[in-house]
Amino acid sequence: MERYFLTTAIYYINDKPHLGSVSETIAADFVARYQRKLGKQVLFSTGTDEHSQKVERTAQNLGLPVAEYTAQAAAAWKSLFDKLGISYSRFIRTTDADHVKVVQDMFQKLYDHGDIYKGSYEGWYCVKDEEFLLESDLVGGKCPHCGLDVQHVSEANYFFRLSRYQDRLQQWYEDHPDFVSPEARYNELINVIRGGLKDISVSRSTVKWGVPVPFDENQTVYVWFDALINYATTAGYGTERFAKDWPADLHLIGKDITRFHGIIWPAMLLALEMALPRHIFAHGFWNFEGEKMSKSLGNVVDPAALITDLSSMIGVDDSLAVDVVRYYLCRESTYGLDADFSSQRLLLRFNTDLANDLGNLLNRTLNMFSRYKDKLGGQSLEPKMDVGRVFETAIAAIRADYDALQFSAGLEKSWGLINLLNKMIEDDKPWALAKSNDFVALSSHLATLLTGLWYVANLIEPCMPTVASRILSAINRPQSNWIDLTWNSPGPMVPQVDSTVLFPRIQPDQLERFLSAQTARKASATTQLPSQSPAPAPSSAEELVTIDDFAKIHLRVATILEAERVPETDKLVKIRARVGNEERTIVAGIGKHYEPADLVGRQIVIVANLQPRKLRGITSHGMLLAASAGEEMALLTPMSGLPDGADIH
Ligand code: ME8
Repeated sequence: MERYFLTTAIYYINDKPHLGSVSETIAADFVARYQRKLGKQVLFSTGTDEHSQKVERTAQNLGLPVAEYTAQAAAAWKSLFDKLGISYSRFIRTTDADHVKVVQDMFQKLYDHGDIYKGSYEGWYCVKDEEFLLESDLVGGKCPHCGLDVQHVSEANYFFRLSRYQDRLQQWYEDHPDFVSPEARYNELINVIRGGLKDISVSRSTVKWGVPVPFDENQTVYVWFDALINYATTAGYGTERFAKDWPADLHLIGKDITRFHGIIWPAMLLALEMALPRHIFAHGFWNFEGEKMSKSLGNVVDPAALITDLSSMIGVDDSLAVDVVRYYLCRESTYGLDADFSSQRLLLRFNTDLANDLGNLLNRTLNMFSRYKDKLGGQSLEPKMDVGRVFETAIAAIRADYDALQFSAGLEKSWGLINLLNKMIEDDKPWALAKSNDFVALSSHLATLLTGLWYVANLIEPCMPTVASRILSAINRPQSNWIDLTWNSPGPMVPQVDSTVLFPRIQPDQLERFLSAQTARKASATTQLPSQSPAPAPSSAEELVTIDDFAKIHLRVATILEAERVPETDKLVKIRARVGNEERTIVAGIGKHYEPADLVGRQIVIVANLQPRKLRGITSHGMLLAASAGEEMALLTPMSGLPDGADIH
């Protein structure tokens, strides 16, 4: 079986996880699951970076022995990753005994080969970023990366002969234009190499909480040197397995640590005569509603709190809330570039992509199946081949996106398939097929939906593992890798209709509670004024009405509580809707386009002050608004949930 080895950066143990940092592990989990779907055996590592003076100090401040503090903090990171559904093969801690041994072996080997030598360092050090800095690196006397104060350091320590590998590294970059991506990062790094590399300090005499230098008891290994080696430990350096798993196929890291991974690490590997990683991908940063996420601004998004807010206020369980967050992070960013977290956008994605498009497709399919299954008798379930061809072509394109780590583009294409199925329901009108006793067409329609959903669930599994497995259990079909997906008869189907309703639609009061909880969590609220845009000119020479004319019409938001067909009509649906404090009945001519059951819970826009009128003996109090073009019709609905009764201006 083909193997695939990928890694995330390992997290500073004394930082609290935030949405930005865990987004890296979620993206890596996406890749790991995707590679498994291609039939590969995946080795996937993540973990914690535990040595350094700042860790020792944090433990002291907490009054804990440092080993106890790191054990607790590592357990918290690990349990968060478990909650997020991260399918790591190893959660590595740099305090693990096998890792300490690998670090010491490598340090010794480099020393024996003359790649490490004793010298003395005089200069600056940033404790936050654990980085040695030149005077010329400083910006206003502070660290150029985090902006914090730097320490002046003067100590005897060991140096790694980075300068010795400059030419070979440059050659490597020139021969491997895909070594680092995005391209901008590759260019940045090759320019640094061309500019010349200096030897770097790789041990500390003043830090006690570190891996001891094997041949000098007064020194510990520099934390970055120790941390980078975690990738070799995970692959089983020094054991038989190593030959199979080395080198890494992918190091996934953030844009702030490219020099360590793209220059120092490959030079260490060249010195150790070990193969270089196949690919390094440096992603961008998540900001918070336009600002950099930072503790001092009080705007870091706590992933655990976000999941709690989503599950308790929107009414989904924790593992579904996790998938909502995973989907949002992967869909809402162009991977490699910076992205901006927004609670509003998260809810919009929830309502449109998850509740409306995907949730609705599953519910409609299962409802139809339970309604019509008795009528299908002995009909064989043959999915439509033309739809199957569209799916097969899309999978090839989605693979190309995921191979390039373009998660959003691949998900967008998967949603193209979901909406193809939704549109097929509108076009085929299965309720009309049932009415006209066309059971051959009806069974093919249902088989296409079930097979399509089987594909969809397996396609979105890398992003949303819980959603995928719930869909699969609802339609009673197995997990499958992508190679074994075949567009053929789903066989006798026994969907488990009870386990439906993946994502209940967000009700207005839930929406408000979620948004206000998010706002309350943001310590430094910034107020942004909506931008003023000029009034658009009328698009044609239609008869103009004055604002006073328009003000006579009261448009309001209503929520549909019940919907049923008016007996003996194709077109009319009787709706019970809540408009503010009152409930009213509205009869609407939408029966050819919507299944009444699908309307319940939806928000619509109604003309509230229309004179009542009788249709088929039922008095209709108001009219709902829909747009139509030819045969197509779509109900108008607010883009995000609102209290019903809300006025429309
Ligand atoms: O740098 N958005 O650890 P770390 C996206 N221990 N990614 C972010 C982010 C944000 N807002 N903030 C942080 C270290 N990250 C070292 C790594 S590896 C041998 C040693 C990413 O906890 C960051 O870019 O500061 C990095 O890839 C990862 O989180 C860990 O950062």
